[in-house]
Amino acid sequence: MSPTSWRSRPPSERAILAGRPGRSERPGRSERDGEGLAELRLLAETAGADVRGEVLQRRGPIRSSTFLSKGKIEEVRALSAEQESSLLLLDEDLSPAQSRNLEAELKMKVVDRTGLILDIFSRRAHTREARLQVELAQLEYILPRLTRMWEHLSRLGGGIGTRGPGETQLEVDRRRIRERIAKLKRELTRVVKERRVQRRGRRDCFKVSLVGYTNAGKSTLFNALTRAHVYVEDRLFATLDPTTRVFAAGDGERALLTDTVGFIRKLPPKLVASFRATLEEVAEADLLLHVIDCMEPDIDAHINAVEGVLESIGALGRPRLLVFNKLDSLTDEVAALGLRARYPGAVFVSALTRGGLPELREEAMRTLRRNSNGGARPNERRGGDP
Ligand SMILES: Nc1nc2c(ncn2[C@@H]2O[C@H](COP(=O)(O)OP(=O)(O)OP(=O)(O)O)[C@@H](O)[C@H]2O)c(=O)[nH]1
Ligand SMILES: [Mg+2]
Repeated sequence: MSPTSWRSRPPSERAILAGRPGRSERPGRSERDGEGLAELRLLAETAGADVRGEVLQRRGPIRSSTFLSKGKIEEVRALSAEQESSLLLLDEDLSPAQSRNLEAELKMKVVDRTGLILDIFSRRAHTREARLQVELAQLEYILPRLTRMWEHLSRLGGGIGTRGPGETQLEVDRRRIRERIAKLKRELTRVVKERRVQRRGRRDCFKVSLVGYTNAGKSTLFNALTRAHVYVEDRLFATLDPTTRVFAAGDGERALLTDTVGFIRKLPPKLVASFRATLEEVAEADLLLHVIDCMEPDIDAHINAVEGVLESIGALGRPRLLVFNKLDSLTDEVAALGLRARYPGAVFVSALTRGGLPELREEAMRTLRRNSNGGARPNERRGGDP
C-alpha cells in the first residue's frame, strides 16, 4: 500500500468490509446481509465509501501473514470482482507486513481500522488545532510503514534502480517525516500551553465535560443544555474541536460545559496522544457527563471503550455521571425499566425532545457541590490550576 494513496481517493469508492463479527451481532445471520460489521460500515460510510459487501472472519486462530484466512481471501476476491470494488476495509489493525501481504494477494488497496479512523479524522479536521493533531497521528502511523515498505523492496534483491536509490530515498523520506513530526510536536506544545492559560482564566467556575462514544448525542445534548449551535450529524466523529459554554449559573456559582471529540472502540493510541491539547480539558474536569446512546445494543462494550480512553488520558478518576440519551427512541417500556435498574445512579434524557434535562442539570450541580471540598464554591476552593 502506498501510505498516502487512500487519502486522495474519490468520495464514493466501492469498498468491501472484512472483520470478525462483533459481540452484539446476532449469530446465524448471513455474511452479506449488512448486519455483521455495523460499526465498520458506519465508519466506511463516514469516510465516503460505497459499501458493497462484507466478509466475516469467524473466531479462531488467524493467519498471521495476512490476518484473513486463505478461504476468506478467496471470498473477498470473488466479492470484489462481482462488485467491481478495489478497496478492502478491515476492522482490525494490521501490521505493515500484513497489509502489504494482503494487498499483494488481493491486488487491491487494503486500509485497516486505524487507517480508516485517521482518514475520517483528516476529513473532519477543519481548525488549525485539529489539523495539527491529526497530521501528527497520521505521520506517526505512516513512518513505520514507510520503513517496512522500503525494507521489503531492498529484500527483493536490490539491483539497478531499487537498492541504492531506494535506501537513499527511504532515508530522505524518513528524515523529512521525522522533522515534520518534531515541528508538529513543538506547535502542539504551544497549543497545550495556550489552552492551559485559557483554563486558568476559568478557575472560578466548575468545569464539566461531555464524554462518550461517537454519535451518542453529545453535541445535541450540549446544544440543548447551552443553546449553542455545535454541528450535529448522524455520522461518526462529527466533533473534533472542543467548545465551551456556560451551562448553569446562579447563587454566585457558574458551571461551564465542554463538548469534545467522541471515542470509539480501539481508538488509535497515537491519535489519543496527539489529541492531548483537546483532551486535557477532559482530564481536568470537575465532572464528566458520560453520554450513552440507550439504543446501542452492546452498551457495556461502549462504556468499556470510553473508560479505556479515559484511563489512557488519566481521566478515569474524575467524578462521573452516566447520562443515557435518546430516551425518546426507546419505546420499549420493559427495556427502559431494565436500563434504569441496571444503572441506578444514571440520568435518562432525550437531548432531542429536551426530556430529563432539568433533572440532569440538577444532578450535575449536586454532584459538583458534593465533590468540591465539602460544598465550597469553585472560587473558594484551594489549589492552583483549574
Ligand atoms: N432520537 C434521538 N436522536 C438523537 C438524540 N440526541 C442526538 N441524536 C441524534 O444522534 C446523532 C448524533 O448526534 P451528535 O450530537 O452529533 O452526536 P455526538 O455524540 O456529538 O457525535 P460525534 O461528535 O460524532 O462523536 C444525530 O443524528 C442526532 O440527531 C436524542 O435524544 N434522540
Ligand atoms: Mg459531537
